[in-house]
Amino acid sequence: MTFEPARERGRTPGRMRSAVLGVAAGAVAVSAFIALSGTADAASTLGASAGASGRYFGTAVAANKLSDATYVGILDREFTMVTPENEMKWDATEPNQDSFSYADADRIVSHATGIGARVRGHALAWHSQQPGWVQNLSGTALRSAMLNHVTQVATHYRGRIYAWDVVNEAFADGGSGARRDSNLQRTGNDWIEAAFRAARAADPTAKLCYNDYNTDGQNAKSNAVYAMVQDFKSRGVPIDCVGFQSHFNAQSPVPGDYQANLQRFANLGVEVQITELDIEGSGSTQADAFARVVQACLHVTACTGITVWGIRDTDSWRAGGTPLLFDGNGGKKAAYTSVLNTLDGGGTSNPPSSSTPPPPSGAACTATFSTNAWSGGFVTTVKVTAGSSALSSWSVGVTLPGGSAVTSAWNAQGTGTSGAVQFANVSYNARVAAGGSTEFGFQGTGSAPSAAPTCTVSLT
Ligand code: 9MR
Repeated sequence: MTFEPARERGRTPGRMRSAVLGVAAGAVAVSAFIALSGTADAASTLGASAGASGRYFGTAVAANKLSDATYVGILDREFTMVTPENEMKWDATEPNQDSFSYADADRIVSHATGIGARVRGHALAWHSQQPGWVQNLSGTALRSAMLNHVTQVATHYRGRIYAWDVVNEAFADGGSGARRDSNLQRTGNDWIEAAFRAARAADPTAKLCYNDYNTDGQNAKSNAVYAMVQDFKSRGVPIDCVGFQSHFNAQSPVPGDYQANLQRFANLGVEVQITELDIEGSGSTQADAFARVVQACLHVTACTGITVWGIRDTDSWRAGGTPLLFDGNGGKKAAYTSVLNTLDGGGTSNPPSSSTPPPPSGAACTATFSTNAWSGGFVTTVKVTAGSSALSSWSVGVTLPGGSAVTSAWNAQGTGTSGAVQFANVSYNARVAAGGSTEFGFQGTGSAPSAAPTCTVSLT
């Protein structure tokens, strides 16, 4: 079996959506495949190891640490997803009404793009870290300000965000299963769906997530979130993913039903993502807990990735609990090795959200797809999965319904815009490891394709 260099393999999913490519008729001759040979190399970083099953491994990043060489060295080497820790929050991005400030967040996005990592946007609407002017609003003025904020920020980053935490922490702790009381909640119970609709309209290519803590096992709070997601799915409110923050310590350990809880959400047809993982402790106890979390994600096909909430223990919002994978000097802790070994142990490939069956064994390549459609338009994401041999290039054929047209594509080069459209790999995602996968997507007007795409390949 031929493997790609680990760094490249890890970076492949990290490139997703970072390049938005115009679809020009005849731009690429899809038959001009060039076989590339790979180098045998075991996965050796978090991003590369997670990438082997199509997942990402991310971290929260603080803009003011981008001048710290040790921090940046680890970031660039290990991670394929980046979440700005504070820089995209409402107080940071709109400190005064209608006056937007993106400098710090832009630096992080630009750094992420530079290393081929994707970005999780965090967070558009939240009761906390609101600027003073928002805290003083209520009623329709607050509702309008919130929707304007969601629209403006999601528009600023349109096409550059893998997933947005559209709404963060909107449910109460404890056994009530109620919404958290907040100024946003007091604008009306529909504030969450209004935020999601505004985010979809502003950036149709970003996955839209609900994100919360203490929802990591089945309990009254996660049941309430589950009911909301089920309701949104049944009414067509745009939601694509649920984030499980996963802040653990001795008082709040990894729940025994962590995997089962992820799976029940996945069964609703959303991606699940571990969004802010940290586990207080040290040594093998901490290492084992991290392994349980990683294993749970690997066992849930729809669990598309894991983000830890910081790089070194000293970078953590709760540094005293030493909850991260690197020590204060940037050294790899036992928890790091445990995570890496667990990732290397494999798991199911993702994402599952496909409307076509999994690849028959022995097929050189299969393409599955999922679609977000709205009146007059759609975004389709296609997952290309290699069979038992590595691919050196691939091409996917999609048939669009009459009257529909592709308007843009990312992570692929399109030929044609209507009828039978062909999408070929671009340079950075040509190679797919045996059993591995890569994703591309396209946006269009009219109705979405409904028939399964066909995939053809050149083998390494
Ligand atoms: O890590 C963040 C810390 O630097 C901030 O001071 C804090 C302010 O609320 O937010 C921390 O991040 C939180 C995240 O945005 C939402 N979930 C809980 C995180 C830890 O508090």
